[in-house]
Amino acid sequence: MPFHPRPRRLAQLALTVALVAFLAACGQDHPDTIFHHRTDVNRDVDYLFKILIYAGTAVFIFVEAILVWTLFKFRARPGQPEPEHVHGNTTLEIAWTVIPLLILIVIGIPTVKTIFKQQAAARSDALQVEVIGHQWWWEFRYPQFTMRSASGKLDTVVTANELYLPLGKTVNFTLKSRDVIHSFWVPALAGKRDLIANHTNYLWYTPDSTTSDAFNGACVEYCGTSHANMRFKAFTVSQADFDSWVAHQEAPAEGAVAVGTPISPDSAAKAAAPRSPLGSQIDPNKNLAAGSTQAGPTVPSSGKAGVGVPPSPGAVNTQVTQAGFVAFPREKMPAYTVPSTPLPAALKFDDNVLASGNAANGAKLVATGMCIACHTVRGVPTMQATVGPNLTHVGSRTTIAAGLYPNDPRHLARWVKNANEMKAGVGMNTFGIGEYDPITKSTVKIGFTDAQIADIVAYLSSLK
Ligand code: HEC
Ligand SMILES: [Cu+2]
Repeated sequence: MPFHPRPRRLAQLALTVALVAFLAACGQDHPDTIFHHRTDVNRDVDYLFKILIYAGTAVFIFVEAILVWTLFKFRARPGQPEPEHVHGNTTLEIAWTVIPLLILIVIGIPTVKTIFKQQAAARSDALQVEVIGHQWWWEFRYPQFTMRSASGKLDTVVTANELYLPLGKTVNFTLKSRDVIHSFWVPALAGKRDLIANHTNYLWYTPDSTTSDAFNGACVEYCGTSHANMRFKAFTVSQADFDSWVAHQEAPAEGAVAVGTPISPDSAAKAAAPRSPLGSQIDPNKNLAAGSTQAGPTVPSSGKAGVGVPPSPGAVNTQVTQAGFVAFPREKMPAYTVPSTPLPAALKFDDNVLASGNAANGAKLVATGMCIACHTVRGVPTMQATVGPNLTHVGSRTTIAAGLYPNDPRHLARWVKNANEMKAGVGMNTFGIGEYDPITKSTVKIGFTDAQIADIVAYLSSLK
């Protein structure tokens, strides 16, 4: 049977396909698109994008119209003589050179202007945040906020995988890497930028919507096995909530002091000293690759009453929650920011054992166990390592493992039992006795029983 294309049927089909594609794109919620106007940078980018789209659409319609018009006007007719042959047309050639040139100028000027604006240094009063990429998690440091720890050491507010930003304030990110190249991106807030060892990159923007919100962030440069699991959350909150969050971060963890060595009156006095402006001159990244620098001027942190006052020796720290806001409320997190990674089926943990965890015992296990090789809990003298995330306030984070799992006892327990099973290639040992450790390629013999892990989880959860 000969094929008779039916233009009308084909056109109908094409229209239906186009319409379905269009509606499918409209019907969904796209929380991670860059077309949310929530920062100055995103709005600038959107403006450029619109110029391109409008100019491109105009050119497309113009060219296609001429093409279709030509097809009809000059189509072959029966008995038609051969058309005249022409070579060159100066007017046309000048026109099709000048018109694109004008279009490029229209696109080029605002583009170059925006590039210069965004590449310039951030305003000097910007909030400084250092972002340090690790395989496969994020370290966020706030060098403007320092405090003296019980041991007299100056510390900076450090957290992992959860970024807090005040609304209406420009934030200047200093981007560094501990290992390979990563790339930092919160699509709904602004453009992405690479984190490179031995080279510091900068990125700044101003979250300027008026309501606080939670956003997804991710690593967008392939960095190894768990690259896809290297996520984070960004929370934009009011300045007051941000101040309160910082105050909470500056205080030692609730419970941490009670389980650490008692504070001597001498170190307590040191701890009571107001936060020193000197703090911001101390390089918090001396372990990082040489040559890394700190962005922007050093700004002394504003002293806040109550913060830095040590608890009485041996007592559980109570001044911590003087401020109301310590973390973004979980119930206010939009569904798309709540992790839904399934638990590995093979990794079992009895809920009853978990419920019987004893935090004080867990504190001892953590402060004397292998955790000290990699983690910091401010206020616990043995725990000052920076290989893994800072655990000082881990209990108040909404997620663990770089945004992969919700932070609750069930996930924490399995994490401590067998982190490798929870997240491929992870740089943390397997601790559950009897679990297979892919790093040592053997079954764990020296580790923790489930009851001990339940204690550890009770402790970790208490580190609010
Ligand atoms: C060899 C170093 C190492 C040791 C030892 C270690 N960890 Fe970790 N830990 C890590 C690294 C690295 C991560 C980040 C993993 C990731 O998300 O990719 C991590 C993550 C964590 C997290 C999740 C934190 C967050 O905010 O995502 C918890 C909780 C944790 N470790 C607890 C412990 C406990 C408890 C111990 C001791 C029983 C311990 N770790 C021992 C390296 C270590
Ligand atoms: Cu990556």
